[in-house]
Amino acid sequence: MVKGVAVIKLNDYSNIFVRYDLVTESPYYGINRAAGEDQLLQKVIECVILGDQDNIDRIVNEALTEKDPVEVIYEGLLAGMKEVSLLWDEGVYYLPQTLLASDTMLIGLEICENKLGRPVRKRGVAITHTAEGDIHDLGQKIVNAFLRASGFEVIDLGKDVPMEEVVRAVKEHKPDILCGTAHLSTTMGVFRKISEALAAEGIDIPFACGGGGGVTLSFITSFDFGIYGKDASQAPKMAEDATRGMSWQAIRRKYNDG
Ligand code: B12
Repeated sequence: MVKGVAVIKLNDYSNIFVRYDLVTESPYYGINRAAGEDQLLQKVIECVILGDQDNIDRIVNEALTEKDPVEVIYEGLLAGMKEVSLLWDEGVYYLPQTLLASDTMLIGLEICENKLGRPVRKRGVAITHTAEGDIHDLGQKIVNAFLRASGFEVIDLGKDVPMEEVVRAVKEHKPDILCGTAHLSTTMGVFRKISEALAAEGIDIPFACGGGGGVTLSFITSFDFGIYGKDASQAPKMAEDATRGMSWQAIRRKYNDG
């Protein structure tokens, strides 16, 4: 033992993996963000904001004793995720909190859909992927979370996705929007190839891309369909525009011009 250095002996290890940042130190712990009149729905909202996967099952089931599943989805789960999106925009929440909240929301959604006996009608369909040869998928995961939180069906092709698979999935699922993420100078070029392959198939679709390195506004807008996404929270807004029939040119003008 080093002289003068106190040795702390831990007797109780039960809390060693507790996420204090989310549970006790969260600036929003105990504060009614998105406070509504309804206590049951408010609990669902807070459970999502805190990413409390241990209690979401109980709290959603409690809400379902009095509420309609669709109400719990929209006024509880999605309302909670809307707050999470704001916390992200405000720079309060980072990747772990956002993904935990999104996973919590998905657990609640499944419970509600089971009770409903059918999946809720989605606002539209988005395909997301991380470029062939690229495993930097954190941005894509946030994009997935925000799209799902806004009620879109996400077909998540994962990372390092061969370009042929992306084109095949677009042909098969006919999404409203295609999303791509890349970080390597050596992989981002595949976005242009995907755009050319889709055009060759006669497909016209908004292709929102983001990431790091050479994935810049000028690169993404240098090929047809490409719309540059600076932040994942733009993805549902772009998807919403696409479902309302806006062309990729108009979406590009809206987000990338000026
Ligand atoms: C984390 C990381 C890794 C992790 C990846 C873990 C994972 N699951 O993603 C690991 C350790 C595995 C890794 C591996 C490698 N990495 Co790395 N990595 C990084 C690092 C530090 C952060 C990237 C990141 O995740 N950022 C956070 C996410 C959330 O940001 P994002 O993806 O950009 O997403 C945001 C926006 O871009 C936007 N967005 C993204 N996609 C989309 C899509 C739409 C539709 C919209 C609207 C928005 C949007 O929204 C998000 C925010 O809201 C960067 C350095 C840096 N500071 O960027 C290097 C970096 C990207 N890596 C680099 C390299 C070289 C590698 C390796 C090749 C290293 C090696 N020699 O093995 C390997 C690559 C292996 C491979 N085949 O992909 C280089 C790339 C250089 C280049 N330009 O080519 C970088 C820049 C580091 C450097 N300075 O050299 N890496």
